[in-house]
Amino acid sequence: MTLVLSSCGGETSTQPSTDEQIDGVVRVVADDTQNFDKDRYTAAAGSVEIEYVLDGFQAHNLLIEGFEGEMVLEVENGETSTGSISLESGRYVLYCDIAGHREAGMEAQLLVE
Ligand SMILES: [Cu+2]
Repeated sequence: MTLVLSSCGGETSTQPSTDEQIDGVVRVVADDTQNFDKDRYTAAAGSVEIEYVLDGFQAHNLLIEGFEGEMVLEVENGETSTGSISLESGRYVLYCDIAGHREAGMEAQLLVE
């Protein structure tokens, strides 16, 4: 007996429009425990917008390894900071460069595809 599993791929691939995708924002949340809310973030290649949200009071910043000269987001006292950077597909590392923070856990992957 043969089981035929027919999956009629009902996925309609959404064509990329010429409009900027607002929901392409990468949201990174930091807190006073010196951690990001995720170990890995994803983004679409091109202009990547990053929203850095501080759920706490301690000062933090956010940089992308190898692109430190292009974007630095800084927050303290519950602030949100946003910035954008042009990235090709690949793996990147996000981190906070305040002394000791990266070692404490403020490091995450950013997967751009
Ligand atoms: Cu930090």
